Amino acid sequence: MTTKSPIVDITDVPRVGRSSDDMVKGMQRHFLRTLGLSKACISEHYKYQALAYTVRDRLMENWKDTKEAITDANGKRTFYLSLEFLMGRALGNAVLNLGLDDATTEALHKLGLDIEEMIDAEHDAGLGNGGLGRLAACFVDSCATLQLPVTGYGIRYEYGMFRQHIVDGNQVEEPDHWLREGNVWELERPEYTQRIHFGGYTEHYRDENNVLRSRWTGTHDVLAVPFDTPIPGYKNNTVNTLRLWKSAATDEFDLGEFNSGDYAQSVAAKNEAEHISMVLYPNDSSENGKELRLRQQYFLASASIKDVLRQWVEAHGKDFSDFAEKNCFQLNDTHPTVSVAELMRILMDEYRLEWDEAWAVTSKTMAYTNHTLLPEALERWSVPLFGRLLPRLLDIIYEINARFLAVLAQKWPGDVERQRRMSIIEEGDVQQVRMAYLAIVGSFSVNGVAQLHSDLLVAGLFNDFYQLWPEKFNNKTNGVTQRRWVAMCNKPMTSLISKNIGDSWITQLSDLKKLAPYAEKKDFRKKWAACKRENKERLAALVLQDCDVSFDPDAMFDIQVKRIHEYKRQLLNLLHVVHLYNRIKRGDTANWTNRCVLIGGKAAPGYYMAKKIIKLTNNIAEVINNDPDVGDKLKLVFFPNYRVSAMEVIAPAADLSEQISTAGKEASGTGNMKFMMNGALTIGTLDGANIEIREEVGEENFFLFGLDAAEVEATRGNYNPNAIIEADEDFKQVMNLIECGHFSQFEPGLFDSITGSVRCADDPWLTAADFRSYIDAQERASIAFQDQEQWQKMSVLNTAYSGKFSTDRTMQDYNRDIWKLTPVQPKS
Ligand code: 26Q
Repeated sequence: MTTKSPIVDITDVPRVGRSSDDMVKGMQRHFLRTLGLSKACISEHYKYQALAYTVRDRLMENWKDTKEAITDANGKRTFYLSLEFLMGRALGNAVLNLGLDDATTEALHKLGLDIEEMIDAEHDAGLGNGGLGRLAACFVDSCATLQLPVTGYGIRYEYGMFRQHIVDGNQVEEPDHWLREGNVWELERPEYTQRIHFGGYTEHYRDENNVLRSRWTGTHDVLAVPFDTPIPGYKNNTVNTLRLWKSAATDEFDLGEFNSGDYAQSVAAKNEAEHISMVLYPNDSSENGKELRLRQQYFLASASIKDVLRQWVEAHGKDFSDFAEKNCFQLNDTHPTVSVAELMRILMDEYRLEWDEAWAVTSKTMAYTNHTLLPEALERWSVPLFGRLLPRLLDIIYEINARFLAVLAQKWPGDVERQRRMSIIEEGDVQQVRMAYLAIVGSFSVNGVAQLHSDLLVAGLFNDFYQLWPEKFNNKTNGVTQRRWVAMCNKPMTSLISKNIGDSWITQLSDLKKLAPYAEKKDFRKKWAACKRENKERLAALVLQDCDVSFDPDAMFDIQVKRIHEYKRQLLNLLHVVHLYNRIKRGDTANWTNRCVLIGGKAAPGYYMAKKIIKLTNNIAEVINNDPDVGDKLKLVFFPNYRVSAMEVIAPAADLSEQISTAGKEASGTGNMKFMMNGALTIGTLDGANIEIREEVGEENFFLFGLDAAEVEATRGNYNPNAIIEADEDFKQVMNLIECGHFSQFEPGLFDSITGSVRCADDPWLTAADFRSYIDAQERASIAFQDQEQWQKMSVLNTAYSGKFSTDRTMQDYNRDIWKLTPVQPKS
């Protein structure tokens, strides 16, 4: 297979130098030879590209060495399957992880270029909606740093998460053609193209040994072409791979149609193939049942599994007896769960394993992570749609289900109600495939993403399965990578921290606890406050530029950035802002703390209430920011187009982090962790990872409010929000201001749906129930902020005790309990 040629013998190729002069030369060479540019065509983006290619050169050999080391080690590997990888920008991260910070700064200085401008010229890779997609990105960063042989598999969407514009206070979506100016970081690998089947039917036949077999035939095929992106570890010579699939039409498919004379049909068919990887669904919390989405899911699953099997067969032949000891697929939510059936199909139909053999391999290879407790977000696919698109896979799912129901009948004889509840196929008007159940049945591990979330899963949603297989269920509390979320985005604090306790925290975040004693030192606190202030000035400049509102860095920066969703309760935040405004208007401003409130996040395009909340935010902001009585006491902005690169400016500048979801609804949250690491204090409910954040930092350094998850459930059914509003004079006035049209002067009734939801006895998010408790916690935060010495102390402690929330820890937990990989050190 491998041809030996001097071209692969690179022992005489000098390794590329890392001094600033080497980088200067590299940039000049790329400017001239890679980009083909002259003086006339200099632009920020070309300068960025020249630097990016220069940095990329420094990744390439390590990338090759890592691949070879992983192959040579011949150990177990994990494949992280995810419909989303929200990578953001790559340049700053690569520079940091390669240890090229100083050389790059110097080189750019010599060339008279500004690093900030070049970093800003890179387009975010926004191939994800929010938490789940960004988590995948943090995971691959940590795996590379821990030298774990983990490959990410995803889709190379042509259009990522939409760009959000605000027009007249409303969200307007614009397509994000992120590849328009090219992508320096990806390498196309056409030689690993896979063929993916759709449609057709199942055929039964007898093989040459007269054994009855099945095959999928009459299919319409699509090609999956891989594009690889390097994932550098932190200063360790490891470069792992993120492999993203692009769909393409097959040639003979075109020809077939062409020969039959229908040219237009052949072009249309080509389009259909190319549509699969065209766009990311911007929908993060409710299933949508769209055929194209199911195509995307199967496209990723099939291409990735085939790619892994290709590598397996190359190395081990067609013996799968220890495949499960050497391979693990981690499913990022149910989105890639059709993988369970696809692996079964290939093992049986193509490699001729018996059902039991194939099932033993599959069910010991798959592991599933759940990211939601909202029942409406659990994925289900209509059986007719599934059968039309993936008939052979549906056969297999039915067989998995039949065998599973037999296990249930054995364990709980006669309990047909339980069988109905647990069946992978939901009965009803139209039968549905329950993807979470398929994932649980097909996996050896099922985990939630924070302790509360995992506990609630086994107590509620998945309780039947927990009774059957308690050993499958476990918790893996989320994290974030401190490389991007502190070391790269918060340079002032990074150097202050490292000057005092060293820089081991960059790979051992728990070492930040050494900062705790510094919270007691006045001169350290002064420097800490100066860092925070510098970061706040940077954010203020961005807010001025993007929102045309001036934030005073002396005020408290009170921030809520995340997808807009009712359960996340941006509305509760707004009720507090209106309450503050009302206090100013009625002259109740004794002991006042000035606040700048920033809310940002995207609404799913079809989510009516979320879009209304954006409009309400903008309308309230318009009134507050233009009222001379208010002045610097209070500002409110809706920050447009919240994304990874925006968070890199926002998180370091936050004083107060809003984590105010209805308890029991936010699986974990990860923004909460980014804020904590950057020294923000949290105002939050006992939800998701907030609970663990509060445990780590101590209750005295956290502003807690609201019902807990058990109280939330107990409240349902006897909830009377109108009585709560009536009994609370502040609340009454806030509701009245919104309802009387004070924030919608020319459009009375504009926000009736919102106020109506607060007043509704069935409000699932219990906004009114937590109003008073929230207002009081906000008042405690305001008072605390006035004692800056004490506030800075608490801020330092938040950073100091954030060690648990590194994805390095999360990945070690996955590896210890689920993957069991041995780290691989490439030759250096
Ligand atoms: C499903 C079907 C069709 C189209 C889209 C989707 C879809 C896409 C994305 C459904 C859900 C998502 C994303 C969910 C998500 O981001 N969940 C968040 O995951 C984080 C990481 O674990 C948690 O911290 C958050 O609590 C959780 O909300």
